[in-house]
Amino acid sequence: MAQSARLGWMPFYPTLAANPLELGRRIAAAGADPGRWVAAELAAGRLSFACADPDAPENWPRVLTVWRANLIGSSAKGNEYFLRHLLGAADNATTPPAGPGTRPAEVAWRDDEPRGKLDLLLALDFRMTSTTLYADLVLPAATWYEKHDLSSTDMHPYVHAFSPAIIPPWQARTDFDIFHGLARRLGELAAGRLDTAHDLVATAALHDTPGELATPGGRVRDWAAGTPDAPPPEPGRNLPAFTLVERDYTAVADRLAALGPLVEREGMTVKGVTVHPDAEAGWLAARCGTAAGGAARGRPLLDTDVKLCEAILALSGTTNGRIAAEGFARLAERCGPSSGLAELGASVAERRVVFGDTQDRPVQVGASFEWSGKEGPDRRYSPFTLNTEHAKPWHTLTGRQHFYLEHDWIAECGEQLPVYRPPLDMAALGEFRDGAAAPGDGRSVTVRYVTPHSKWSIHSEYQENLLMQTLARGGPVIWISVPDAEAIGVADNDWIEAVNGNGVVVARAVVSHRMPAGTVFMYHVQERLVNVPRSQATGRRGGVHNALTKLLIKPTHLIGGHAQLSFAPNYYGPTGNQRDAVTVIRRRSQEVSY
Ligand SMILES: Nc1nc2c(c(=O)[nH]1)N[C@H]1C(S)=C(S)[C@@H](COP(=O)(O)OP(=O)(O)OC[C@H]3O[C@@H](n4cnc5c(=O)[nH]c(N)nc54)[C@H](O)[C@@H]3O)O[C@H]1N2
Ligand SMILES: Nc1nc2c(c(=O)[nH]1)N[C@H]1C(S)=C(S)[C@@H](COP(=O)(O)OP(=O)(O)OC[C@H]3O[C@@H](n4cnc5c(=O)[nH]c(N)nc54)[C@H](O)[C@@H]3O)O[C@H]1N2
Ligand SMILES: [Mo]
Repeated sequence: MAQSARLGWMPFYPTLAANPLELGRRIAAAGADPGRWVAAELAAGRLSFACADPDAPENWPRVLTVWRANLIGSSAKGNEYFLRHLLGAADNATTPPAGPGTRPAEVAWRDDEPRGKLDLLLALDFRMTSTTLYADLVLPAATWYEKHDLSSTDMHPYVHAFSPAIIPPWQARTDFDIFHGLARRLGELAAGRLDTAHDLVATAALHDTPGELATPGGRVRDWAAGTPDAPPPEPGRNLPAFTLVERDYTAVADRLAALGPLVEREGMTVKGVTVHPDAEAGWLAARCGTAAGGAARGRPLLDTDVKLCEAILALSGTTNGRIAAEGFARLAERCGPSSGLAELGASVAERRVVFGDTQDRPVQVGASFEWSGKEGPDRRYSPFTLNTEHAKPWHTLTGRQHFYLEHDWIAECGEQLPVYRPPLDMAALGEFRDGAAAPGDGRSVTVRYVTPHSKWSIHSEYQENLLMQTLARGGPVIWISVPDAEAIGVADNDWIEAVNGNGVVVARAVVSHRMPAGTVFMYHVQERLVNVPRSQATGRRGGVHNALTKLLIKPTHLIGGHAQLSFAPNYYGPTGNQRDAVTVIRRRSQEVSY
């Protein structure tokens, strides 16, 4: 990760081991080019990357805002480590710190492991969740029936509106109001403190930008290799690109509530295609009004949720055919007239969806250069049809589908061609705890621990209402095979404990012929605030499904700056693999306490 971040392959925040506003102040004062200035400081050893020393207090994350996620209950793989290191809460993890032989060579090792890095955990939600339980501040959010919003997913070809049936009750506010309120107050507090500052922003080599040609031949050129022939750090080549952004912190709220001038000045770029929404900016000014004063004076106002929805629909090619046609015209210039892309653009040019349309009924989206699938009233979404039906090159090094990957890291792992990789040996990786602490009659099974998505909830949502609780068992369950259950004397609905070095889960057993021997399921996500008893092994509350997992990042997923192996937010980057997890399961005392 350290090498990937310092070569500009993947983003990492904080990026440098120094305050970006302080660095920005010095660069602005020197009138220097930000990239060259950073490269010179790094080469001289006066500056370093934060990921080279993540446990140094100046590199800790301090403020975390969780919005529309349930980090501590749902998504945080390695939950107990989040509790320990990020929050400083009690945890059940017992894996000892890495021994001297297994510590990272290029990352500073600190024996005083940090506990409680965060100063502030802020959560916005309308439910009590495993995250709000730990949050310092909870801002009650309006639900889908109390606000205007848009919903669209890549799973269906429709965009539809949320519309309020009632106004938010009690202290609840819409997410829109909460963030605008925070921005307004931040601006007030910024006066005389942050005022206007220069922020040094690091950008990884992004997919569909010149950055994806940063690594010719896949040869890794590490400026920090420490060898005499190591190349110098070069921004945008083997270092992130650096930009100085002037930020008027007193004007944050004004700017949040208006369409900024960059959409006209720079255009909007998606997948390497730039369109110019001048007409849309004019339309939004007429439709939404313009700011009469303040930092956004004269700009189209986006100061209500409805206006923001209008802006989204106006600026997306999927709901504004003029944008789609402009993008397809640009693509046609590259792919040639025989691609038929200009004609495809012309066929959708007159489609236009405004917010009111989505309130009447879900509206189908149109074909757009922003996606790889071709939309039409007569066909369902399927990815990559623009490539297969319109001769659009694939976004790969060769422009074709190809299976051979040339990259030093890929070669080092022997994965230039698709290969089978067996599960990791988690015992060898130290993921077991001393059995003495475990409860029960001494009998145990060691099984694969799989956490698929639940059939009875969407992540942590919906499971705790009375109807769903009545359909299920009203608390955490682990599905286990008949032979595994027999081996430890467990009958259906008995309480069991699942223990490994990462943590503990206390649950009822669902003994089922549908489970193969040697594998158990704990469906993602059963919250720690619904009927979770204390663990017999530790005396503390048993954890959530992610108490037994931890993040394992596959190194090759950290490669960037190389054609299709280039970072794109929410599209290409490392994922949190947890499917090799293993746990020891025992029957525990059937008396549980909370
Ligand atoms: N072990 C293991 N871990 C996993 C997975 C796994 O399979 N196994 N799956 C992973 C995957 S694929 C995902 S997507 C993540 C999901 O992880 P998360 O996204 O963290 O989980 P959710 O439970 O969906 O959290 C969404 C929260 O947002 C709230 N919410 C919903 N709508 C609104 C709104 O309009 N405003 C506000 N303020 N709040 C709202 C809900 O009440 C809910 O608490 O988990 C990941 N973690
Ligand atoms: N009801 C419901 N629907 C949902 C969601 C939800 O929470 N609830 N979440 C939505 C979201 S955000 C997502 S990402 C998707 C996830 O949907 P899926 O990708 O279908 O996710 P999972 O259910 O986690 O895993 C699918 C299957 O993979 C198997 N599996 C586990 N390890 C391996 C392995 O090593 N190799 C192979 N070949 N198979 C393995 C598991 O046994 C499981 O049956 O679902 C979406 N739909
Ligand atoms: Mo997901």
